[in-house]
Amino acid sequence: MASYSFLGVTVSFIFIITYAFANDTLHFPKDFLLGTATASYQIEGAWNESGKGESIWDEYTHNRPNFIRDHSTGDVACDSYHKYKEDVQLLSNLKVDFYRFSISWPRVLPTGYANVINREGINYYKNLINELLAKGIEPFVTLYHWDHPEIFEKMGGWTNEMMVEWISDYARVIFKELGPKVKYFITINEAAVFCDEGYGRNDKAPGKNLGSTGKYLCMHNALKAHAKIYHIYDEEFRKPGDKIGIDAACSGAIAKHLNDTTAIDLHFQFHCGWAVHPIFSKTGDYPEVMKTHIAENSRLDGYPRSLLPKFSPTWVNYIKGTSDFFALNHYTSVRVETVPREEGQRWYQFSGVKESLDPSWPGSASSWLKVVPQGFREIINKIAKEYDNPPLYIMENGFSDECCTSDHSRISYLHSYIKAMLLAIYEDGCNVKGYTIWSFLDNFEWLAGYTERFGLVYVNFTDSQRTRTPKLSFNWYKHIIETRKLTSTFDSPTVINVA
Ligand code: GBH
Repeated sequence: MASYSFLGVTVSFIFIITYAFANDTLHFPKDFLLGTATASYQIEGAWNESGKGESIWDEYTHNRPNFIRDHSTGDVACDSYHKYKEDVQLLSNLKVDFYRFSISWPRVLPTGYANVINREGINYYKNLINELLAKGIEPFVTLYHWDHPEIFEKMGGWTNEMMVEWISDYARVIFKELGPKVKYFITINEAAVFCDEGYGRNDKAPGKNLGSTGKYLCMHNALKAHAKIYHIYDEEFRKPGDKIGIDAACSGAIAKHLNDTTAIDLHFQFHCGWAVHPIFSKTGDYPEVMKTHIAENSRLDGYPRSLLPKFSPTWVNYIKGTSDFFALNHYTSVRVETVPREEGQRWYQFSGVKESLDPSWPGSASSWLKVVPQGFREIINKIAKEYDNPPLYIMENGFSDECCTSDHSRISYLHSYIKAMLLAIYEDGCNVKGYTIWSFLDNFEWLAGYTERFGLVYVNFTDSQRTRTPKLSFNWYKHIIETRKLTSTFDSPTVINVA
Protein backbone atom coordinates (compact mmCIF):
# COMPACT_ATOMS: atom_id res chain seq x y z
CA MET A 1 0.00 0.00 0.00
CA ALA A 2 1.40 3.43 0.85
CA SER A 3 5.08 4.23 0.84
CA TYR A 4 6.09 3.27 4.33
CA SER A 5 9.42 2.04 3.13
CA PHE A 6 11.61 4.88 4.29
CA LEU A 7 12.37 5.11 7.95
CA GLY A 8 12.09 8.89 7.94
CA VAL A 9 8.64 8.78 6.45
CA THR A 10 7.47 6.19 8.93
CA VAL A 11 8.74 8.19 11.85
CA SER A 12 7.13 11.44 10.74
CA PHE A 13 3.88 9.58 10.00
CA ILE A 14 3.74 8.27 13.51
CA PHE A 15 4.53 11.70 14.83
CA ILE A 16 1.76 13.33 12.79
CA ILE A 17 -0.79 10.73 13.86
CA THR A 18 0.10 10.95 17.52
CA TYR A 19 0.07 14.72 17.39
CA ALA A 20 -3.18 14.84 15.47
CA PHE A 21 -5.06 12.50 17.76
CA ALA A 22 -3.69 14.12 20.87
CA ASN A 23 -5.56 17.23 19.73
CA ASP A 24 -8.57 15.26 18.50
CA THR A 25 -7.82 16.94 15.24
CA LEU A 26 -6.96 15.45 11.92
CA HIS A 27 -5.96 17.38 8.88
CA PHE A 28 -7.12 16.34 5.44
CA PRO A 29 -4.36 15.46 3.00
CA LYS A 30 -3.20 18.14 0.59
CA ASP A 31 -5.50 18.42 -2.48
CA PHE A 32 -8.20 16.35 -0.75
CA LEU A 33 -11.61 17.33 -2.18
CA LEU A 34 -14.65 17.97 -0.01
CA GLY A 35 -18.15 18.21 -1.43
CA THR A 36 -21.80 17.35 -1.19
CA ALA A 37 -24.30 15.59 -3.46
CA THR A 38 -27.83 15.27 -4.80
CA ALA A 39 -29.63 13.43 -7.63
CA SER A 40 -31.99 14.87 -10.25
CA TYR A 41 -35.23 13.05 -9.44
CA GLN A 42 -34.77 13.65 -5.73
CA ILE A 43 -34.45 17.46 -5.97
CA GLU A 44 -35.42 18.97 -9.33
CA GLY A 45 -39.21 18.72 -9.52
CA ALA A 46 -40.58 20.28 -12.75
CA TRP A 47 -41.41 16.75 -13.78
CA ASN A 48 -43.39 17.73 -16.89
CA GLU A 49 -42.07 21.23 -17.56
CA SER A 50 -40.02 22.69 -20.36
CA GLY A 51 -40.25 19.68 -22.59
CA LYS A 52 -39.18 16.96 -20.14
CA GLY A 53 -40.24 13.38 -20.96
CA GLU A 54 -41.62 10.82 -18.52
CA SER A 55 -39.19 8.80 -16.39
CA ILE A 56 -39.57 5.50 -14.55
CA TRP A 57 -39.83 7.37 -11.24
CA ASP A 58 -42.59 9.62 -12.62
CA GLU A 59 -44.39 6.49 -13.69
CA TYR A 60 -43.82 4.70 -10.40
CA THR A 61 -44.82 7.53 -8.05
CA HIS A 62 -47.87 8.46 -10.13
CA ASN A 63 -49.21 4.95 -10.56
CA ARG A 64 -48.16 3.20 -7.37
CA PRO A 65 -48.60 5.85 -4.63
CA ASN A 66 -49.24 3.17 -2.05
CA PHE A 67 -45.65 2.04 -2.26
CA ILE A 68 -44.37 5.48 -1.22
CA ARG A 69 -44.55 5.88 2.56
CA ASP A 70 -46.20 9.33 2.50
CA HIS A 71 -47.79 8.83 -0.95
CA SER A 72 -45.63 11.66 -2.23
CA THR A 73 -43.91 12.15 -5.59
CA GLY A 74 -40.90 14.03 -6.95
CA ASP A 75 -43.20 16.27 -9.04
CA VAL A 76 -41.98 19.35 -7.18
CA ALA A 77 -39.40 17.91 -4.73
CA CYS A 78 -37.02 20.76 -3.73
CA ASP A 79 -37.97 22.63 -6.91
CA SER A 80 -34.28 22.91 -7.73
CA TYR A 81 -35.19 23.20 -11.42
CA HIS A 82 -36.32 26.73 -10.58
CA LYS A 83 -34.18 27.39 -7.53
CA TYR A 84 -30.75 26.33 -8.74
CA LYS A 85 -29.27 29.81 -8.28
CA GLU A 86 -30.24 29.83 -4.63
CA ASP A 87 -28.81 26.31 -4.32
CA VAL A 88 -25.49 27.35 -5.79
CA GLN A 89 -25.36 30.38 -3.48
CA LEU A 90 -25.80 28.02 -0.53
CA LEU A 91 -23.10 25.72 -1.88
CA SER A 92 -20.84 28.71 -2.21
CA ASN A 93 -21.53 29.67 1.41
CA LEU A 94 -20.68 26.13 2.39
CA LYS A 95 -17.38 26.54 0.54
CA VAL A 96 -17.39 23.07 -1.00
CA ASP A 97 -14.72 22.16 -3.56
CA PHE A 98 -17.25 20.31 -5.72
CA TYR A 99 -20.94 19.59 -6.09
CA ARG A 100 -22.09 16.17 -7.24
CA PHE A 101 -25.44 16.19 -9.06
CA SER A 102 -27.07 14.00 -11.68
CA ILE A 103 -28.66 14.67 -15.06
CA SER A 104 -32.23 13.70 -15.80
CA TRP A 105 -32.01 11.70 -19.03
CA PRO A 106 -35.66 12.40 -20.10
CA ARG A 107 -35.20 16.12 -19.40
CA VAL A 108 -32.45 16.23 -22.01
CA LEU A 109 -33.85 13.60 -24.39
CA PRO A 110 -37.66 13.67 -24.04
CA THR A 111 -38.18 10.73 -26.40
CA GLY A 112 -35.40 8.84 -24.64
CA TYR A 113 -33.60 8.44 -27.96
CA ALA A 114 -30.97 10.88 -29.16
CA ASN A 115 -33.16 12.01 -32.05
CA VAL A 116 -34.58 15.04 -30.22
CA ILE A 117 -32.46 17.19 -27.91
CA ASN A 118 -34.50 19.37 -25.59
CA ARG A 119 -32.57 22.67 -25.57
CA GLU A 120 -34.33 23.90 -22.43
CA GLY A 121 -33.24 20.79 -20.62
CA ILE A 122 -29.63 21.10 -21.76
CA ASN A 123 -29.63 24.79 -20.89
CA TYR A 124 -30.75 24.06 -17.35
CA TYR A 125 -27.61 21.99 -16.80
CA LYS A 126 -25.41 24.47 -18.68
CA ASN A 127 -26.69 27.27 -16.46
CA LEU A 128 -26.15 25.20 -13.33
CA ILE A 129 -22.60 24.36 -14.38
CA ASN A 130 -21.80 27.97 -15.28
CA GLU A 131 -23.18 29.15 -11.97
CA LEU A 132 -21.05 26.62 -10.09
CA LEU A 133 -17.88 27.44 -12.01
CA ALA A 134 -18.43 31.16 -11.44
CA LYS A 135 -18.30 30.43 -7.70
CA GLY A 136 -15.24 28.22 -7.98
CA ILE A 137 -17.16 24.97 -7.42
CA GLU A 138 -16.22 21.98 -9.56
CA PRO A 139 -19.19 20.09 -11.07
CA PHE A 140 -19.07 16.31 -10.48
CA VAL A 141 -21.67 14.99 -12.90
CA THR A 142 -23.51 11.66 -12.63
CA LEU A 143 -25.08 10.53 -15.90
CA TYR A 144 -27.41 7.96 -14.45
CA HIS A 145 -28.84 8.08 -10.93
CA TRP A 146 -31.64 5.53 -11.35
CA ASP A 147 -34.04 7.47 -13.55
CA HIS A 148 -34.32 6.52 -17.21
CA PRO A 149 -37.03 7.31 -19.78
CA GLU A 150 -40.18 5.28 -19.21
CA ILE A 151 -40.33 4.24 -22.87
CA PHE A 152 -37.27 2.06 -22.34
CA GLU A 153 -38.77 0.42 -19.28
CA LYS A 154 -41.73 -0.62 -21.42
CA MET A 155 -39.16 -2.55 -23.43
CA GLY A 156 -37.63 -4.20 -20.38
CA GLY A 157 -35.31 -1.46 -19.14
CA TRP A 158 -32.05 -2.85 -17.78
CA THR A 159 -33.10 -6.40 -18.67
CA ASN A 160 -32.90 -5.42 -22.35
CA GLU A 161 -29.37 -5.34 -23.74
CA MET A 162 -30.39 -2.44 -26.01
CA MET A 163 -30.09 -0.25 -22.89
CA VAL A 164 -26.35 -0.37 -23.57
CA GLU A 165 -26.88 1.45 -26.88
CA TRP A 166 -29.61 3.81 -25.66
CA ILE A 167 -27.66 5.04 -22.65
CA SER A 168 -24.48 5.36 -24.72
CA ASP A 169 -26.30 7.61 -27.19
CA TYR A 170 -27.49 9.74 -24.28
CA ALA A 171 -24.00 9.85 -22.77
CA ARG A 172 -22.56 11.06 -26.07
CA VAL A 173 -25.04 13.97 -26.12
CA ILE A 174 -24.06 14.94 -22.57
CA PHE A 175 -20.32 14.68 -23.26
CA LYS A 176 -20.67 16.83 -26.36
CA GLU A 177 -22.89 19.46 -24.73
CA LEU A 178 -21.53 19.60 -21.18
CA GLY A 179 -18.17 17.85 -21.43
CA PRO A 180 -16.12 20.94 -22.30
CA LYS A 181 -16.75 22.41 -18.83
CA VAL A 182 -16.80 19.22 -16.75
CA LYS A 183 -13.72 17.42 -15.40
CA TYR A 184 -15.41 14.67 -13.38
CA PHE A 185 -18.04 12.27 -14.62
CA ILE A 186 -19.70 9.32 -12.93
CA THR A 187 -21.37 6.93 -15.36
CA ILE A 188 -23.79 4.91 -13.24
CA ASN A 189 -24.79 5.24 -9.59
CA GLU A 190 -25.00 2.04 -7.53
CA ALA A 191 -25.93 -0.57 -10.13
CA ALA A 192 -26.14 -3.22 -7.41
CA VAL A 193 -28.82 -1.22 -5.62
CA PHE A 194 -31.18 -0.52 -8.52
CA CYS A 195 -30.64 -3.99 -9.97
CA ASP A 196 -31.48 -5.67 -6.67
CA GLU A 197 -34.12 -3.28 -5.32
CA GLY A 198 -35.66 -2.21 -8.66
CA TYR A 199 -35.44 -5.41 -10.74
CA GLY A 200 -34.91 -8.20 -8.21
CA ARG A 201 -37.44 -6.78 -5.76
CA ASN A 202 -40.00 -4.00 -5.58
CA ASP A 203 -38.14 -1.60 -3.34
CA LYS A 204 -37.31 1.02 -5.97
CA ALA A 205 -38.65 1.86 -9.45
CA PRO A 206 -39.37 0.10 -11.74
CA GLY A 207 -40.35 -2.44 -9.05
CA LYS A 208 -40.11 -5.44 -11.35
CA ASN A 209 -39.77 -8.10 -8.65
CA LEU A 210 -37.94 -10.52 -10.95
CA GLY A 211 -35.81 -12.22 -8.32
CA SER A 212 -32.23 -13.28 -8.91
CA THR A 213 -32.52 -13.73 -12.69
CA GLY A 214 -33.70 -10.17 -13.17
CA LYS A 215 -31.16 -8.62 -10.89
CA TYR A 216 -28.22 -10.49 -12.42
CA LEU A 217 -29.33 -9.64 -15.94
CA CYS A 218 -29.71 -5.98 -14.99
CA MET A 219 -26.15 -5.83 -13.65
CA HIS A 220 -24.81 -7.62 -16.72
CA ASN A 221 -26.22 -4.92 -18.98
CA ALA A 222 -25.30 -2.09 -16.63
CA LEU A 223 -21.64 -3.19 -16.64
CA LYS A 224 -21.59 -3.35 -20.43
CA ALA A 225 -23.23 0.07 -20.59
CA HIS A 226 -20.73 1.56 -18.17
CA ALA A 227 -17.79 0.18 -20.16
CA LYS A 228 -19.18 1.45 -23.44
CA ILE A 229 -19.73 4.94 -22.01
CA TYR A 230 -16.18 4.91 -20.59
CA HIS A 231 -14.68 3.97 -23.96
CA ILE A 232 -16.72 6.63 -25.76
CA TYR A 233 -15.43 9.25 -23.35
CA ASP A 234 -11.91 7.96 -23.57
CA GLU A 235 -11.83 7.87 -27.36
CA GLU A 236 -13.87 10.92 -28.28
CA PHE A 237 -14.06 13.44 -25.46
CA ARG A 238 -11.34 13.13 -22.82
CA LYS A 239 -9.48 16.36 -22.03
CA PRO A 240 -6.18 16.31 -20.12
CA GLY A 241 -6.77 15.75 -16.41
CA ASP A 242 -10.37 14.52 -16.83
CA LYS A 243 -11.65 11.65 -14.76
CA ILE A 244 -14.56 9.31 -15.35
CA GLY A 245 -15.60 6.34 -13.27
CA ILE A 246 -18.37 4.16 -11.90
CA ASP A 247 -20.00 4.48 -8.51
CA ALA A 248 -20.67 1.50 -6.23
CA ALA A 249 -22.54 1.11 -2.97
CA CYS A 250 -20.55 -1.06 -0.60
CA SER A 251 -21.76 -1.53 2.93
CA GLY A 252 -19.42 -2.75 5.65
CA ALA A 253 -19.47 -6.18 7.23
CA ILE A 254 -18.62 -6.98 10.82
CA ALA A 255 -18.08 -10.66 11.65
CA LYS A 256 -20.58 -11.91 14.22
CA HIS A 257 -18.17 -14.64 15.27
CA LEU A 258 -14.55 -13.75 15.81
CA ASN A 259 -12.26 -14.53 12.86
CA ASP A 260 -15.12 -15.43 10.52
CA THR A 261 -13.34 -13.79 7.60
CA THR A 262 -15.14 -16.12 5.19
CA ALA A 263 -18.42 -14.41 6.02
CA ILE A 264 -16.90 -10.98 5.48
CA ASP A 265 -15.43 -11.96 2.13
CA LEU A 266 -18.58 -13.71 0.88
CA HIS A 267 -20.65 -10.69 1.80
CA PHE A 268 -18.21 -8.38 0.07
CA GLN A 269 -18.01 -10.40 -3.15
CA PHE A 270 -21.77 -10.88 -3.49
CA HIS A 271 -22.71 -7.25 -2.84
CA CYS A 272 -19.77 -5.10 -3.82
CA GLY A 273 -17.47 -7.37 -5.86
CA TRP A 274 -20.43 -8.29 -8.10
CA ALA A 275 -20.49 -4.69 -9.37
CA VAL A 276 -16.80 -3.79 -9.27
CA HIS A 277 -14.67 -6.92 -9.71
CA PRO A 278 -15.33 -6.90 -13.49
CA ILE A 279 -13.87 -3.38 -13.63
CA PHE A 280 -11.21 -3.11 -10.92
CA SER A 281 -9.70 -6.58 -10.57
CA LYS A 282 -6.68 -7.76 -12.56
CA THR A 283 -8.60 -10.68 -14.05
CA GLY A 284 -11.89 -8.94 -14.76
CA ASP A 285 -15.27 -10.74 -14.79
CA TYR A 286 -17.44 -11.49 -11.76
CA PRO A 287 -15.76 -12.70 -8.55
CA GLU A 288 -14.78 -16.37 -8.80
CA VAL A 289 -16.75 -17.32 -5.70
CA MET A 290 -19.91 -15.81 -7.18
CA LYS A 291 -19.50 -17.64 -10.46
CA THR A 292 -18.94 -21.06 -8.90
CA HIS A 293 -21.48 -20.64 -6.14
CA ILE A 294 -24.32 -19.44 -8.38
CA ALA A 295 -23.55 -22.02 -11.08
CA GLU A 296 -23.65 -24.81 -8.51
CA ASN A 297 -26.80 -23.55 -6.82
CA SER A 298 -28.56 -23.06 -10.16
CA ARG A 299 -27.71 -26.65 -11.08
CA LEU A 300 -29.00 -27.95 -7.75
CA ASP A 301 -32.22 -26.03 -8.34
CA GLY A 302 -32.66 -27.71 -11.72
CA TYR A 303 -31.80 -24.78 -13.98
CA PRO A 304 -30.12 -25.74 -17.26
CA ARG A 305 -27.60 -22.91 -16.83
CA SER A 306 -26.30 -20.54 -14.17
CA LEU A 307 -28.59 -17.69 -13.19
CA LEU A 308 -25.51 -15.49 -13.39
CA PRO A 309 -25.01 -14.60 -17.07
CA LYS A 310 -21.57 -15.16 -18.61
CA PHE A 311 -19.36 -12.53 -20.22
CA SER A 312 -17.49 -13.54 -23.36
CA PRO A 313 -13.69 -13.02 -23.15
CA THR A 314 -14.15 -9.99 -25.42
CA TRP A 315 -16.56 -8.42 -22.95
CA VAL A 316 -14.36 -9.30 -19.98
CA ASN A 317 -11.52 -7.36 -21.60
CA TYR A 318 -13.73 -4.54 -22.78
CA ILE A 319 -15.06 -3.96 -19.23
CA LYS A 320 -11.81 -4.46 -17.32
CA GLY A 321 -10.00 -1.27 -16.31
CA THR A 322 -12.78 1.11 -17.32
CA SER A 323 -12.68 3.46 -14.36
CA ASP A 324 -10.23 6.22 -13.50
CA PHE A 325 -11.25 6.04 -9.85
CA PHE A 326 -13.42 4.04 -7.48
CA ALA A 327 -16.47 6.07 -6.42
CA LEU A 328 -17.74 4.59 -3.17
CA ASN A 329 -21.11 5.25 -1.56
CA HIS A 330 -21.10 4.06 2.00
CA TYR A 331 -23.61 4.53 4.82
CA THR A 332 -23.62 1.56 7.15
CA SER A 333 -22.63 -2.01 7.97
CA VAL A 334 -24.24 -5.34 8.68
CA ARG A 335 -23.22 -8.16 10.95
CA VAL A 336 -22.38 -11.30 9.01
CA GLU A 337 -21.95 -15.01 9.77
CA THR A 338 -21.40 -18.11 7.67
CA VAL A 339 -24.42 -20.37 7.85
CA PRO A 340 -25.55 -23.70 6.43
CA ARG A 341 -28.55 -23.76 4.13
CA GLU A 342 -31.85 -23.66 5.95
CA GLU A 343 -34.30 -26.53 5.59
CA GLY A 344 -36.34 -25.93 2.43
CA GLN A 345 -34.44 -22.82 1.35
CA ARG A 346 -34.05 -22.54 -2.42
CA TRP A 347 -30.45 -23.08 -3.45
CA TYR A 348 -30.32 -19.96 -5.58
CA GLN A 349 -31.33 -17.93 -2.53
CA PHE A 350 -28.51 -19.40 -0.49
CA SER A 351 -25.16 -17.62 -0.53
CA GLY A 352 -23.72 -19.15 2.66
CA VAL A 353 -23.72 -15.91 4.59
CA LYS A 354 -26.42 -14.44 6.79
CA GLU A 355 -26.81 -10.75 7.58
CA SER A 356 -28.22 -9.18 10.71
CA LEU A 357 -28.07 -5.90 12.59
CA ASP A 358 -26.36 -5.56 15.92
CA PRO A 359 -28.99 -4.21 18.34
CA SER A 360 -26.30 -2.19 20.09
CA TRP A 361 -25.62 -0.03 17.01
CA PRO A 362 -27.19 3.43 17.18
CA GLY A 363 -29.88 3.96 14.54
CA SER A 364 -31.16 6.69 12.23
CA ALA A 365 -34.53 7.46 10.63
CA SER A 366 -33.82 4.74 8.04
CA SER A 367 -34.29 1.20 9.30
CA TRP A 368 -31.25 -0.02 7.36
CA LEU A 369 -28.88 2.77 8.43
CA LYS A 370 -27.00 2.06 11.66
CA VAL A 371 -24.00 3.99 12.95
CA VAL A 372 -20.95 1.73 12.54
CA PRO A 373 -17.92 3.90 11.73
CA GLN A 374 -15.40 1.05 12.05
CA GLY A 375 -17.19 -0.66 9.15
CA PHE A 376 -16.30 2.34 6.98
CA ARG A 377 -12.61 2.05 7.78
CA GLU A 378 -12.77 -1.67 7.06
CA ILE A 379 -14.53 -1.41 3.71
CA ILE A 380 -12.05 1.23 2.53
CA ASN A 381 -9.25 -1.16 3.47
CA LYS A 382 -10.98 -4.11 1.83
CA ILE A 383 -11.34 -2.23 -1.47
CA ALA A 384 -7.71 -1.07 -1.29
CA LYS A 385 -6.57 -4.64 -0.69
CA GLU A 386 -8.77 -6.29 -3.33
CA TYR A 387 -8.07 -3.84 -6.14
CA ASP A 388 -4.53 -2.62 -5.58
CA ASN A 389 -5.32 0.59 -3.74
CA PRO A 390 -7.19 2.52 -6.45
CA PRO A 391 -7.87 6.25 -6.09
CA LEU A 392 -11.05 6.31 -4.03
CA TYR A 393 -13.63 9.08 -3.96
CA ILE A 394 -16.25 8.74 -1.26
CA MET A 395 -19.20 9.95 -3.30
CA GLU A 396 -21.93 9.53 -0.67
CA ASN A 397 -21.92 9.25 3.09
CA GLY A 398 -24.67 10.56 5.31
CA PHE A 399 -27.28 10.15 8.01
CA SER A 400 -31.08 10.45 8.11
CA ASP A 401 -33.34 11.97 10.73
CA GLU A 402 -36.97 13.07 10.74
CA CYS A 403 -36.67 16.59 11.91
CA CYS A 404 -35.10 19.85 12.63
CA THR A 405 -32.13 22.01 12.02
CA SER A 406 -30.44 21.15 15.36
CA ASP A 407 -29.12 17.94 13.90
CA HIS A 408 -26.60 16.84 16.52
CA SER A 409 -26.98 13.16 15.62
CA ARG A 410 -25.96 13.92 12.04
CA ILE A 411 -22.88 15.81 13.21
CA SER A 412 -21.94 12.97 15.50
CA TYR A 413 -22.36 10.41 12.69
CA LEU A 414 -20.37 12.48 10.20
CA HIS A 415 -17.62 13.13 12.71
CA SER A 416 -17.16 9.47 13.47
CA TYR A 417 -17.24 8.45 9.80
CA ILE A 418 -14.83 11.14 8.64
CA LYS A 419 -12.50 10.15 11.46
CA ALA A 420 -12.67 6.50 10.37
CA MET A 421 -11.83 7.56 6.82
CA LEU A 422 -8.87 9.66 7.94
CA LEU A 423 -7.57 6.69 9.93
CA ALA A 424 -7.84 4.56 6.79
CA ILE A 425 -5.77 7.18 4.99
CA TYR A 426 -3.10 7.91 7.61
CA GLU A 427 -2.81 4.65 9.50
CA ASP A 428 -3.63 2.16 6.76
CA GLY A 429 -2.29 4.01 3.71
CA CYS A 430 -5.52 3.92 1.68
CA ASN A 431 -5.68 6.22 -1.32
CA VAL A 432 -8.81 8.28 -0.57
CA LYS A 433 -8.94 11.49 -2.63
CA GLY A 434 -12.30 13.02 -1.82
CA TYR A 435 -15.33 12.90 0.42
CA THR A 436 -18.98 13.77 -0.20
CA ILE A 437 -21.85 14.25 2.20
CA TRP A 438 -25.22 12.93 1.12
CA SER A 439 -27.09 15.11 0.91
CA PHE A 440 -26.86 18.83 0.26
CA LEU A 441 -30.66 19.22 0.64
CA ASP A 442 -33.39 17.23 2.34
CA ASN A 443 -35.03 15.55 -0.63
CA PHE A 444 -37.31 12.86 -2.03
CA GLU A 445 -35.94 9.75 -0.34
CA TRP A 446 -37.37 7.24 -2.84
CA LEU A 447 -39.91 4.90 -1.21
CA ALA A 448 -39.56 6.79 2.08
CA GLY A 449 -40.88 9.92 0.34
CA TYR A 450 -40.10 12.99 2.43
CA THR A 451 -40.15 11.14 5.77
CA GLU A 452 -36.39 10.63 6.00
CA ARG A 453 -34.17 13.70 5.80
CA PHE A 454 -30.52 13.47 4.80
CA GLY A 455 -29.79 17.14 4.11
CA LEU A 456 -27.24 19.61 5.43
CA VAL A 457 -29.95 22.09 4.48
CA TYR A 458 -33.49 21.79 5.80
CA VAL A 459 -36.20 22.07 3.15
CA ASN A 460 -39.74 22.95 4.13
CA PHE A 461 -41.81 20.72 1.86
CA THR A 462 -45.17 22.14 2.99
CA ASP A 463 -44.15 25.62 1.89
CA SER A 464 -44.75 26.27 -1.82
CA GLN A 465 -41.47 28.21 -1.84
CA ARG A 466 -39.59 25.14 -0.54
CA THR A 467 -37.71 27.40 1.88
CA ARG A 468 -34.17 26.28 2.64
CA THR A 469 -32.56 26.63 6.08
CA PRO A 470 -29.00 25.49 6.78
CA LYS A 471 -28.82 23.02 9.66
CA LEU A 472 -26.16 22.96 12.38
CA SER A 473 -24.37 20.27 10.35
CA PHE A 474 -24.07 22.76 7.48
CA ASN A 475 -22.03 25.09 9.66
CA TRP A 476 -20.10 22.24 11.18
CA TYR A 477 -19.10 20.99 7.70
CA LYS A 478 -18.35 24.52 6.52
CA HIS A 479 -15.93 24.89 9.42
CA ILE A 480 -14.24 21.63 8.46
CA ILE A 481 -13.91 22.72 4.85
CA GLU A 482 -12.47 26.08 5.87
CA THR A 483 -9.96 24.68 8.33
CA ARG A 484 -9.26 21.44 6.39
CA LYS A 485 -9.27 19.52 9.61
CA LEU A 486 -11.67 17.47 11.67
CA THR A 487 -12.38 19.26 14.91
CA SER A 488 -13.95 17.64 17.93
CA THR A 489 -17.56 16.70 17.55
CA PHE A 490 -19.65 19.53 18.89
CA ASP A 491 -17.46 22.55 19.31
CA SER A 492 -17.86 24.29 15.98
CA PRO A 493 -21.60 24.72 15.39
CA THR A 494 -21.98 26.90 18.44
CA VAL A 495 -19.11 29.23 17.56
CA ILE A 496 -19.61 29.57 13.80
CA ASN A 497 -22.22 31.99 12.48
CA VAL A 498 -24.85 30.86 10.03
CA ALA A 499 -23.68 31.44 6.46
C1 GBH B 1 -28.08 6.00 -1.74
O1 GBH B 1 -28.23 4.62 -1.82
C2 GBH B 1 -28.64 6.62 -2.99
O2 GBH B 1 -27.63 6.78 -3.96
C3 GBH B 1 -29.33 7.95 -2.74
O3 GBH B 1 -30.07 8.31 -3.86
C4 GBH B 1 -30.20 7.85 -1.50
O4 GBH B 1 -30.94 9.00 -1.28
C5 GBH B 1 -29.29 7.57 -0.33
O5 GBH B 1 -28.62 6.36 -0.54
C6 GBH B 1 -30.03 7.40 0.98
O6 GBH B 1 -30.84 6.28 0.95
O7 GBH B 1 -32.29 -3.10 3.90
O8 GBH B 1 -33.66 -3.95 2.12
O9 GBH B 1 -34.20 -1.83 3.15
C7 GBH B 1 -27.93 3.89 -0.65
C8 GBH B 1 -28.10 2.42 -0.92
C9 GBH B 1 -30.36 2.06 -0.25
C10 GBH B 1 -28.74 0.37 0.04
C11 GBH B 1 -31.24 1.40 0.78
C12 GBH B 1 -29.61 -0.30 1.06
C13 GBH B 1 -31.83 -0.60 1.90
C14 GBH B 1 -32.13 -2.02 1.58
N1 GBH B 1 -28.96 1.78 0.05
N2 GBH B 1 -31.01 -0.03 0.83
S1 GBH B 1 -33.15 -2.77 2.77
